[in-house]
Amino acid sequence: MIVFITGASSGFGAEMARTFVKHGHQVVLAARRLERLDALAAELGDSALPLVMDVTDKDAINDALALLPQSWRQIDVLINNAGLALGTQAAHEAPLADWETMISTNCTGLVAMTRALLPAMVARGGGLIINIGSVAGSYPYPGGNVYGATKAFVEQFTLNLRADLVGTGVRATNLAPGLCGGTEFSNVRFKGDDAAAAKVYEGTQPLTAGDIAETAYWLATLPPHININHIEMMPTCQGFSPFTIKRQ
Ligand code: NDP
Ligand code: 8X3
Repeated sequence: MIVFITGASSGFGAEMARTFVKHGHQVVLAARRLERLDALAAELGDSALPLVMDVTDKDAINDALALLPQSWRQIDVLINNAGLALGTQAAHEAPLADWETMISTNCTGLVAMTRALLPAMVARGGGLIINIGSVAGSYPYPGGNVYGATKAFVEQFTLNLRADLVGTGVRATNLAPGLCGGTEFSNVRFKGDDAAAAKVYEGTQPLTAGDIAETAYWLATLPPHININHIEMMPTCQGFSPFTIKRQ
């Protein structure tokens, strides 16, 4: 298989690349940080192709895809993983620019990548799109405002892809994890405050990027007549909050 992974320079994306290559597949490694992609490609050898791309820039997506060598163009699996959360401020305090960045990456970028690669999958009569959502798309929490809303978009877009793709042989799944450590997610969310990022995982045994990679690999190797619409996974130590009630 040829697997196109966005956000491959770190976290889930890098681990998914390692997992697919370990099982004999080829991976296109897409992200903005070239030096990270080059380092991972050097680790993975000829089965990995780095491709610098900012998913928020549709011209950059098209330019990058045009650089794919002929033998790398038949993408079997697209993993729309590039994404981020910024901040945990309440809605009336969060910078609008942060909200715009989350929407342009987690929603617009994911849609643009899908639109770019989907027609060839439909024409070939097969393929799989794995969108990386989040439990934040299903359950609200204070400060989750726009991040959670972008992941709710990912859920509904994936279901609507399914609605459109019935009969084409192309599959789509929303893979929605909960608390997952060992990635740069919280370092990005807390804008380089690594102490605040580390606190998120204190005293927990979170999911790992390896857990997500194994799940993505399982999805991609299911028989073609099976479509998993949605997978939600949490570490055992994570649960749900009670409703907040402000008492007089
Ligand atoms: P990381 O921060 O480690 O990885 C995010 C990746 O996205 C990086 O490779 C980054 O690469 C890439 N990226 C960010 N913006 C862009 C952009 N504009 N264009 C291209 N690539 C971009 O976080 P995770 O691995 O933890 O997160 C991966 C996905 O999983 C995200 O969608 C996140 O929302 C989701 N998720 C994470 C959870 C967690 O607890 N960790 C739980 C649930 C979901 P670069 O900066 O080089 O461009
Ligand atoms: C990341 C999980 O709970 O931090 O999507 O929103 S959470």
